[in-house]
Amino acid sequence: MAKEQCLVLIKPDGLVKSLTGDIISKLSETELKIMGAKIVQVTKELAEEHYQQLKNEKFFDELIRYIMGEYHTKRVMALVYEGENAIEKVRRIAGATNPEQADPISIRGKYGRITTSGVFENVVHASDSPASAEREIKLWFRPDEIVHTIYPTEEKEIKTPKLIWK
Ligand code: DAT
Ligand code: MG
Repeated sequence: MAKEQCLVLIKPDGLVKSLTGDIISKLSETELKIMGAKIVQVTKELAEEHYQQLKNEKFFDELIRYIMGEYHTKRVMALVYEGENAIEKVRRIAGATNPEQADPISIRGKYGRITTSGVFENVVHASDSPASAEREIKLWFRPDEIVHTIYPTEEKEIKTPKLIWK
């Protein structure tokens, strides 16, 4: 089995409940390597692009609000995991999409809930295939934010104002 990558997001409910440590500890059982990690304030554009495949679902607007942090805190932790069978290993520990159906010792089974308005607050996201991992990692990370360049890169001169320390 070849090396695989998986994008993991610790969603705003995970951050507000102080679960980042627990989740990262639990994921360390996979013995996968973390190749990138950061805290992100999710814009509407990023949220909609991330969940583009679900845009026709009736829960889409609520899902966008949830991932943007409108119900918890406007922070998401994004991580890139790498190793053999990364997607399957991470998704097994994450548990089923519906937190009420998830294995009780999985992350979603332990910490997830369904709100009265039907939002699956399921604490984590994990890519579901190598193709979606590639799409999602490229969406959430720049090449220089990952310790090695997983996907092909090119150099380009871009002149844009940059925020620096004063
Ligand atoms: P997963 O996150 O397990 O890959 P998915 O990609 O099908 O599941 O859906 C993305 C997110 O959308 C999921 O984490 C929670 C939300 N979601 C999916 N199905 C839902 C439903 N029937 N009702 C409410 N939210 C749902
Ligand atoms: Mg998915």
